[in-house]
Order: sequence, then C-alpha cells, then structure tokens
Amino acid sequence: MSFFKKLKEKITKSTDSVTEKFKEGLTKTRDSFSGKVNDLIARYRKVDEDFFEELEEILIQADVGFETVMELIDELKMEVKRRNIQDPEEMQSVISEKLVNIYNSAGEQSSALNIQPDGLTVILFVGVNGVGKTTTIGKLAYRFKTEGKKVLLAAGDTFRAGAIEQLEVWGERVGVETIKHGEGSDPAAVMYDAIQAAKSRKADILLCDTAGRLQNKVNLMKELEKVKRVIEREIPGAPHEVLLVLDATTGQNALIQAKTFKEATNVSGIVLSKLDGTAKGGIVLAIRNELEIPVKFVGLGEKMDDLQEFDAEKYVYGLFAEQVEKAEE
Ligand SMILES: Nc1nc2c(ncn2[C@@H]2O[C@H](COP(=O)(O)OP(=O)(O)O)[C@@H](O)[C@H]2O)c(=O)[nH]1
Ligand SMILES: [Mg+2]
Repeated sequence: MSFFKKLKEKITKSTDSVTEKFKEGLTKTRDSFSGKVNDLIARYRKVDEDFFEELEEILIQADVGFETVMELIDELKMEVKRRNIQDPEEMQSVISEKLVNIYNSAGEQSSALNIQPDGLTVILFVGVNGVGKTTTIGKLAYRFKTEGKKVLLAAGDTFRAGAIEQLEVWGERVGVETIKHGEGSDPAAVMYDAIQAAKSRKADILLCDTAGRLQNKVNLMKELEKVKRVIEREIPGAPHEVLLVLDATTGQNALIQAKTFKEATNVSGIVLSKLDGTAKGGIVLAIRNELEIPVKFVGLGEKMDDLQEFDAEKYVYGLFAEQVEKAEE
C-alpha cells in the first residue's frame, strides 16, 4: 500500500479539527511547494537525474535547509532504486513518506511537554521581539484551561512598552490571572512573586513571558539567566520547559536565533509560530534536523485554538492534502 493510502486511512479515521488546522494553516506552503512538485511530476516521463536536480531546487526554495535536502535526496534515490520506480507519479507519496521518516528519525518523536503530575509546572518562553511569545502563551493558557488546569501568567517582559498589558489582555480573554509589576521593573522579581502566587493559589501551570530585546544582546541573555536562576532556586527542577519561540516567516534567520538562545539558556523545545504566514513551511524540517531540539508546537494562525502540537504525519498531510484525499482505496 502506498504511503498516501496509509495516510489517508489514518486521517479519515480521525477526521478531527486538528488535522483540518494543519491543512488550513499550511495552505500557502501547499500551494507553493506542492504546486511545484506537481508541476515537476507532470513535466517528467521518468524519474532521472534531472528530475532529482529540480526536486532539490524546489526543496531548497521551501526552506527545508541544505543538509536536510541532501539527506532527503539521497534517501529518495535509494528508495527509487530499491523499488525500481520509473513513473514520476509515484514520487509524491514516496517524498511524503521520506519527509515523515526524516523528521521522526532526527530524534525524540514526542512533542509532549514535561508536565509535572503533582504540583506546579513552570514553562519559560524565550525569543526575540515579535516572534509570538505572548500570543503563544495566550494560546497555551487556553489549551491548559480547557484541560481543566489552573493556569497563571507571569509578565516578565517589563522592557517593551505595552507588553504587560498585551499579556493581561490574553489572560482576560482566556480567564486566567496575570502576575505583573510595572514597566521597567526587574523581571526576576516578577518571577519570584509569580511563583509565590502560583504556590499559594495551588496553580498547576505557570507560563512566564520574557523580553525579546534589551539595550543589547548580552544584557538580554544575562537577564534570561537571572530569571531562570530565580525560578530554579524557588522550585527545584524548574523551569520544566524552556520554549524558544521562532517565527517561521523569518526562514534561515530563525536558525541563527536558535543558536544564540541555545548557548544562553537550556532550550528544551521549539514553538514555531506563523507557519500559516509562510509559503516556505519546509523550515520545520531544517529546524528539526539542524538544531536537535524538538518542535513541540506550531502556530497555525492568530486565534486561541491555532496552536497545535507538532505531528509529522499531519504536517505532511497539510502539504499534500489534495493528493492524499485522492489516493485510491
Ligand atoms: N498568523 C499568525 N500570527 C501570529 C502567530 N503567532 C503570533 N502571531 C502574531 O505575531 C505578532 C507578534 O506576536 P507577539 O506575541 O506580540 O510576539 P512577542 O513579541 O514575541 O511577544 C502578533 O501580531 C501576533 O498576532 C501565528 O501562529 N500565526
Ligand atoms: Mg511579547
């Protein structure tokens, strides 16, 4: 059975809203990337060296990342040889299968968060200005609240004007409390207070916002280290997750940011925001392969329920939805 058929069976068995979110959120990438792949397949009569060269170019344009593309092309060539594939029509399904494989073989498969079964779980969000930290916190707060958890927010971005209010607005929208100090105050002190509040209110989850920009990069990294130290001191084992938020629309720049933050804080997972805003959604694969940090969530829009746990199969379905749906029984 072809990979598309298997995927179709799986997807139709679980026609849930999550799959639809992936399909909807990946529309731009699907139109661009899959459009080019379809065009390529239509133009070739057999799978040859030129075919692979063009495919390589399409993958690079989708921001899949050079190393990952090379690995993928090698895998595809081997598979074509092994199964003696001649017809380009068969390639979409094979490409999809290899995309899932390459993602899942790059490391830990689970996008699950390290949630404490008893007691407080502290999650710290880091990333440069505008990537979507505050929005992601709002969306995650909504998610946890829906699961029946008691959630608290800590307004740790005291640098950017309006940042505290923005988080509070999200808190009100979701119906959770925000612990804050004034603009310009010490974010480590905000964290300290937020932890005390979380303990006394017996909260399950504390989501901590941080600044994305200070006077300079060194200051920012120092501030993040200090914030982290305070959290560690107050709760052994915390923060339980340090989530780095990256903006998918910034492409390879996101990888550079990740390397900087990785050096300063112990990043445990990536949130890739604004996947809906880019036609180059292949960046997921580049991040996964080149950083060795799991992509735990992806942002697929600006609404409360537009944050989803990353899932390689649903992602690939989003890339080739029409073809998967057309796959014959
Ligand atoms: N389309 C889209 N927009 C997003 C997503 N996540 C965040 N944004 C938008 O990105 C902008 C910056 O987000 P914000 O949370 O303020 O970033 P921060 O500076 O890192 O806290 C806002 O206009 C958000 O609505 C997403 O997944 N999709
Ligand atoms: Mg913010």
